[in-house]
Amino acid sequence: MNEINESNNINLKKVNEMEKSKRIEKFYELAKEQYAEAGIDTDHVLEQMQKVPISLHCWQTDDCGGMEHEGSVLAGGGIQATGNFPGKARNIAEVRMDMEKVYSLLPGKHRLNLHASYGDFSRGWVDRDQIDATQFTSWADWAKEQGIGMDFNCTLYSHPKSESGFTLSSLDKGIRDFWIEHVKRCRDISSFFGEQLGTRCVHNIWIPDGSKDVTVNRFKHRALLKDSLDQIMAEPQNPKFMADAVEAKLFGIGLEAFTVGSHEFYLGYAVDKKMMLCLDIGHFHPTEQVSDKVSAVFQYIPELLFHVTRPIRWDSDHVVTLSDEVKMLFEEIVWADKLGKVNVGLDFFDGSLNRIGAYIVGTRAAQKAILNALLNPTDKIRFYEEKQMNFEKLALHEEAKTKPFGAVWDYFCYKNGVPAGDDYIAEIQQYEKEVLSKR
Ligand code: RNT
Ligand code: ZN
Repeated sequence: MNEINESNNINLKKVNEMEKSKRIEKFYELAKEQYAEAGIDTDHVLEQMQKVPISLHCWQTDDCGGMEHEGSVLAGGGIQATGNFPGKARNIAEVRMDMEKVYSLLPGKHRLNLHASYGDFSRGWVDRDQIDATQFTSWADWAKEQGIGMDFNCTLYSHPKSESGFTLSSLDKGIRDFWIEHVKRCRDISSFFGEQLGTRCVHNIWIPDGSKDVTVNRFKHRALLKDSLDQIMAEPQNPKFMADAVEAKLFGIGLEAFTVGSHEFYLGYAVDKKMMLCLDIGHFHPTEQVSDKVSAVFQYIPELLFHVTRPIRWDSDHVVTLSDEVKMLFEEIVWADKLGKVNVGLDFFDGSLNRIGAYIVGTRAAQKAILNALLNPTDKIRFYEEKQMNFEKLALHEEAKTKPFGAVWDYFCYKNGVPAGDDYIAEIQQYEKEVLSKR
């Protein structure tokens, strides 16, 4: 009797799934017609979508703790994850297992953005000025198995040698040299990943340096940072294997008065050294529009890295949602015709919810923002704009907002063999029941 019930259930599920698939296809066909009327080829847009990888940050798996020591470590350096939701990854095997689950629920092929503090120390711990490919070979092997590319970050926080609040810009030469060595090694490790995986690895430098209160040595610290970076960058790397980026910031908790690596500092440095600038959309004044920086910075820097995140009142690193700012960011990128010149990374860490769910909501939101931008009738709007037909232009912007975007998104998921709509919720709940809750 039970067996009969079970096979009935399975049959019913299959029928439901077929119904759902048919509906997704039907809705897509209708949406395609509507977009075609506005001059947009949705099939072509989906082909473009397929080519935009998102670099998924490893640090949402464990609230930025890292794998150098057992047990949880507070991130430090002015960044802070809050929340105590069960199921945080406790070791590299769990980080990889969680990431595999995440990739299985995302449309398209993506990358992993690893922090140096997530090295594999199973063959013995070494300090950060001693790491090399040894601690990252198992990561390269895993990435090969998964068929994904890797990006990399030096880790200059959560370490006794960053406790003074200064690393590359420290007044203490010993401290500076330690971190210079670390970052140099991280650039080598990035090249190692690029060579091993056959896809260029972006190495991003973010440092926590700054102070809580009035600082008379601002100039001195910035001069020291510039000198340290010059020493780091003096070693050439093969651009086929790795590319450098620097990430600016406004302030951090406990570092409210002064941040050494500010926007102006790194903008100047990146232009000077012809390297990438990383724009983290949480690293500016809350009312500042990072989207507006795209067309300005691209005049001087040919390629950019983004940390897509969601600041609430401050750089709170909330899970990305399809917010106006994220939409505007990708619209600006598409309008400037620079989608091929951006590297899209994510940067959020929230310990108050299912962490796998956080990745899926956040990554899908970034992808939706890209899709939304590509589905804009940009050519037609541009035509109106150039003819100064301001009413027509505004009307098209407005109409674009209510086009059947969701039908195209669902079809994109369906075509990629991943759950469409909110169907991923059940899968994540099951993973929570079977895996996360047992940690
Ligand atoms: C910190 C920066 C940086 C970090 C990661 C963990 O404010 O945004 O990108 O979030 O390096
Ligand atoms: Zn960031």
